[in-house]
Amino acid sequence: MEALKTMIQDMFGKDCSTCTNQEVYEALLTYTKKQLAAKGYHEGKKKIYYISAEFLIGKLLSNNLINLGIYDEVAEFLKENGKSLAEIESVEPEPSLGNGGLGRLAACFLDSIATLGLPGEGIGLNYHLGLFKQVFEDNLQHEVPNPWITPESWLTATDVTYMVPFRGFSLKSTMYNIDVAGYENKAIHLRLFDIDLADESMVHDGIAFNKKDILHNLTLFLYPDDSDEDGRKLRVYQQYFMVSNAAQLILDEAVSKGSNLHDLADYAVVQINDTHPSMIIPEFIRLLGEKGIGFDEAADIVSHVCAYTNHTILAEALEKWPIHYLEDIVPQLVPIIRKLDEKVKAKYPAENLAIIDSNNLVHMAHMDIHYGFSINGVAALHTEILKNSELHQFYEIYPEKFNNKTNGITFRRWLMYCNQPLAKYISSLIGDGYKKNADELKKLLAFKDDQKVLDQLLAIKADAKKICKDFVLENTGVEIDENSVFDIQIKRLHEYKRQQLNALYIIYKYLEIKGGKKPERPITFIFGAKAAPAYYIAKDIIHLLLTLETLIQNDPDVAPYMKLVMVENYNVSAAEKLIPACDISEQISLASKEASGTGNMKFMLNGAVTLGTMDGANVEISELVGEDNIYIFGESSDEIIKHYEKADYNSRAIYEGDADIKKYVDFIVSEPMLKIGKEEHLRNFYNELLNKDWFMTLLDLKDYIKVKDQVFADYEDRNAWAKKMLVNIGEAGFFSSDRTIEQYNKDIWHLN
Ligand code: GL2
Repeated sequence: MEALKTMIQDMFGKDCSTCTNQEVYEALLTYTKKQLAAKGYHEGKKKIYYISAEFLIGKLLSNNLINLGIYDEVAEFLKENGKSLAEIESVEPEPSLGNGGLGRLAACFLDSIATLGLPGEGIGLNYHLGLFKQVFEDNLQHEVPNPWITPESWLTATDVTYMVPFRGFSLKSTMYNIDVAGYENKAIHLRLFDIDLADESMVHDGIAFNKKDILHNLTLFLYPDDSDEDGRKLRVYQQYFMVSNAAQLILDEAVSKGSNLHDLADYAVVQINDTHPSMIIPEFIRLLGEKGIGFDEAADIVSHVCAYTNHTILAEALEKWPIHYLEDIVPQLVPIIRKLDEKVKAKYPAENLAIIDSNNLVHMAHMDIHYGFSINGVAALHTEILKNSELHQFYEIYPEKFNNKTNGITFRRWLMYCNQPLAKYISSLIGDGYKKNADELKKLLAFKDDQKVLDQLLAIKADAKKICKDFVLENTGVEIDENSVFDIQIKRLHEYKRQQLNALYIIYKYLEIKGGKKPERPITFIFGAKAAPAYYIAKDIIHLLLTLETLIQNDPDVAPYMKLVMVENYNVSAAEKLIPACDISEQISLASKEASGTGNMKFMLNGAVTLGTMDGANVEISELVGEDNIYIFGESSDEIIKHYEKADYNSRAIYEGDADIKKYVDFIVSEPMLKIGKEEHLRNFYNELLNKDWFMTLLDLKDYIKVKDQVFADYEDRNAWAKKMLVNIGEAGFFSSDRTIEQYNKDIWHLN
């Protein structure tokens, strides 16, 4: 730590003990950046370029220290100087460059690419204000900017710049780097492109700004409000800016390594993360054309370079841009896309295979599938649904392109960092091997009947709940009971994820307690979720939850037995505090709708037991742990898909046919609720449930209540519960993102 000491002295002219936390943070940041650069970067002839609109990297200091292998040393040094690493960390601003699982997955993948020693990089945008920051006022979500770029930050400016042409003007870019350390290995780069004239001062009244002022707004926000045409066009500007920079960088790098561009596929493989980066296909063809490569050959080259990952079957996320948007913004791509489409139509005239459909919408995913060499889903069930229904028409013509890559999470952040006591205890039982070879976690299963181990797991969980209690108090002002059961649902707010189903259970429990039936042990229901700013139903659900929170809190008959807390501005740091403390992991999406989920994996790894539907990766979790160690409820994905095909779901009929369900649903607009909440929002949601309920909440409600009550009953057999925890941890190895990335490399990327 001599070097760090000297650095602090040089930077601030004093020693660590007399520095402020801000000063120590800045010194550590500089020190860590230097250490990373000194380790060097993975290089190789062929590189994977992971292009993504989101990289939800979270805070970086501790993670970097862990991956550099100096976390304990630094923590000790700080302690000797009267400082705590946890406090220093709280100074670090959190980049919110992602929305949810898709963005966090990209961040976990970079960690694993670096850890496995693969030459690769991430490419995205340098959003100044990130996704919005959520604040609650009057039990409603409000959005404010979420700045994270400070003079001292993890970003390093480079002298790499490109010109990106739009209709009527061009924008100059600058590339910034963030180093991503491999665990006990070299680093890779995350490249974030920015415009030079971004003007944060144009943002007013929350997150409003002039959406037409592209020269100054392009990199302000991730996912600007797309409820109007200007907002949607801004997204197209962002996407093209991202991929044009990426394509120029990739071609430059290939040429500098000796490529003649005809052999580009020997130098580069591009993973298109969802459809946001899909325009890289025509952009590559355009740039190759400028270098003298004819259209057909260029299309062929690109088809050997690009692979596409599908992350959802929800239509809203499978982007379709009106061709006139592209004509207005990137006219240079339109003739290329038309030609690509003509080639497809010549061979496959069916409308459902077209890139440009008869309404002149450009289907980005269709372009990816026709002109990419691989398409993968993100969990076994999801990939089957893609093959058999959602993208069946493509599977029929390109069966060889389809493959599954079940998601994963990095154990460095989601165990070794966020749950150090558990990680250390696991090491004491089975050694450190699991940190690099996650399969070794299975060795834990040998301790299934070891009373000491089971007791210790319960003790570690109890400690994590105490720490979590402090976090919740600080975040929400609410004091929760560390001896209660922690039932946690943290994820984006979306109707398909069915936070509203959980809310209806809470209403059921509230009424039960009011009626005199107390639970065996108090329950704490914890939520964390942001709703997209223009997604009104999601915001109504947040209002419902916050209203219930107040209602329960103020009711002396009920408050001693249950609590609902909704964490404000749920983000990676909050997840790191909540996940280690969780008893019951809520993964209750409507079967067939959650492509994978990754929170489910993080909870399992930290010894929570899943309560979920047979959806996404829950299916694989249940196969691994066995039915005694997971709680499954609800209709199967096959049944749900049939309901959609037949359009025979009728929530009102369920409501009218079941007095209990009617009682819970009616409670949403009952007098005590209306006294606290806003009638407009509660009634909106009530009507939505009765008249649409597009994600079939009421269908699964009775079964959910039954199974969830069973979970709470089983929780009381502490020893049996501890066994379930142990099996979940022991079987979590499959969900390491190291395994996922090995499979991407073996099946798709083929890097040495
Ligand atoms: C998502 C899926 O909803 C989620 O189930 C999946 O785990 C992740 C990562 O593959 O991708 N798709 C999506 O658009 N977001 C997701 O989180 N935002």
